[in-house]
Amino acid sequence: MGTLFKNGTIITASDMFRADLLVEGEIVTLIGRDLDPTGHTVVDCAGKYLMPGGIDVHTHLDLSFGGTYSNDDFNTGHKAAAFGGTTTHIDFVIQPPGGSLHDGLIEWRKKATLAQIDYGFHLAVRELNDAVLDEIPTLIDEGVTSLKLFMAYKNVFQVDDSTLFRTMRVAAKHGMIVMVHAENGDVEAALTPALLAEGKTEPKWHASSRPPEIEGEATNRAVVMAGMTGCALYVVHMTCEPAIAALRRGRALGYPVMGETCCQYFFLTVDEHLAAPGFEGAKYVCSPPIRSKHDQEVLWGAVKDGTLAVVSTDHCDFWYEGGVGPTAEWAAAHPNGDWHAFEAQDPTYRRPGKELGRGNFAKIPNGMPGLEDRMMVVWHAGVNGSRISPQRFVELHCTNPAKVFGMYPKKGTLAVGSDADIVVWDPNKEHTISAKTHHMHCDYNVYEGMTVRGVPVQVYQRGIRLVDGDQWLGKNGAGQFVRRSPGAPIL
Ligand code: DUC
Ligand code: ZN
Ligand code: ZN
Repeated sequence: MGTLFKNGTIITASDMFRADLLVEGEIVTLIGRDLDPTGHTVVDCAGKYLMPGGIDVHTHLDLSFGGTYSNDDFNTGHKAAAFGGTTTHIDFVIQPPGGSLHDGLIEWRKKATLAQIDYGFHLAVRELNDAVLDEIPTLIDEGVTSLKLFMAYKNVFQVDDSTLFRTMRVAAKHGMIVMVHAENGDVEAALTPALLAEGKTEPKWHASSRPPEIEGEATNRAVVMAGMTGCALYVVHMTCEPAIAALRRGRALGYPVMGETCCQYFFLTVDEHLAAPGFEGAKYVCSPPIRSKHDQEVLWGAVKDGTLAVVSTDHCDFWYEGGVGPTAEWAAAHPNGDWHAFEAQDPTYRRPGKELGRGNFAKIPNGMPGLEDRMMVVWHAGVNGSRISPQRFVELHCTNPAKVFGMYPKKGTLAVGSDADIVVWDPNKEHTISAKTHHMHCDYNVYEGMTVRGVPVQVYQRGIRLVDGDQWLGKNGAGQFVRRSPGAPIL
């Protein structure tokens, strides 16, 4: 006995057609017209779309960053993701200072014991030595085929050009993909103190400390190195015209380079959001920063013409009003902040958040929530707004992420033999986004008050129903690690 999704309209990256879809066990076993329902549980999908489960390849769950930890973990973040139609994500394991890549993996595997949806890992290289260079190809045996290097966050995550270049050479040899956070961290490190010294301390000055030029320059540097080494490059969270121009140039030269943007960069601007009165702008501080209306149009153009392959989130959420609770003494006595243990004892406590940067934009933890909202907001502005087709939407949010990161066709499509990760999408249902109703562990939502049309009404992972309307049916430990293959195509 299986589950028969009847009379829905299936959307894949290439097609949109009326059909029934049968799931037996964890996979799709049949797609066809008028399939016999005898013996199956029937899900009536008339008037609904069936899409592959969303894949967000850029998340930071439970990340130690900016003097605190990001709020959502593999429990709350997974539930929120699924409520938004995302059934698989790839999180960034960070190599611990002085440690190996495998040390990082061990740490992230512990976090993932809570998993409710499927997940994979990228590995962020921080310190490269001979041992780490040798370790890189062994990650493939662990199902990890992508590396990440930060060209920004000086004295925290930033690597130098030699590290990036040597990592690319090794990755190229083994069919692994290198991802970069492309901003020139040295220039940022010079701009920031100068702004603060001039009394420019409010959140909006964060954007001036990281102008588009430094994103464009770093993108070009990484693109050139990809051309020289033949390494597949994926530039994360691209935001602006100079960066897109650098990627376009590399692609025109035939270099193996790809890029993503994140949903917030289509919607938020410095003038309207980062420069909001008081400390409100802190909610929108992320790196690279949100940009201008002009850059938003450049991004839509790049999504339309294929320059950008993926839309993800860079989900990394922090309380707007954090550090709350009767626990100041406890926090003072625990400078390394074992927030998790403490929050387990006292759920009224909130770890520090954006308020860390009151009076100094450079101390505002970088990042924002988005994992739950991604598919709804981009569908609304992209498909309802006639900017992209439903098929292109599926390609950007499901299929390309699976292809680029070695999970296709197990993930990212609805085809016979694929995992039955299925979103039943109601294209006519409206929903007003709010922090009051979202499932992310965060006290604000960057799309607060936005009414979208087109929402997930049921979400399945490997044939198991996780979401039904407002109801959560998932459970901890049910999410599985997705082992990924090297040698993925350049899109
Ligand atoms: N940018 C952010 O805004 N947050 C997490 C890490 C990053 O690169
Ligand atoms: Zn980044
Ligand atoms: Zn990130």
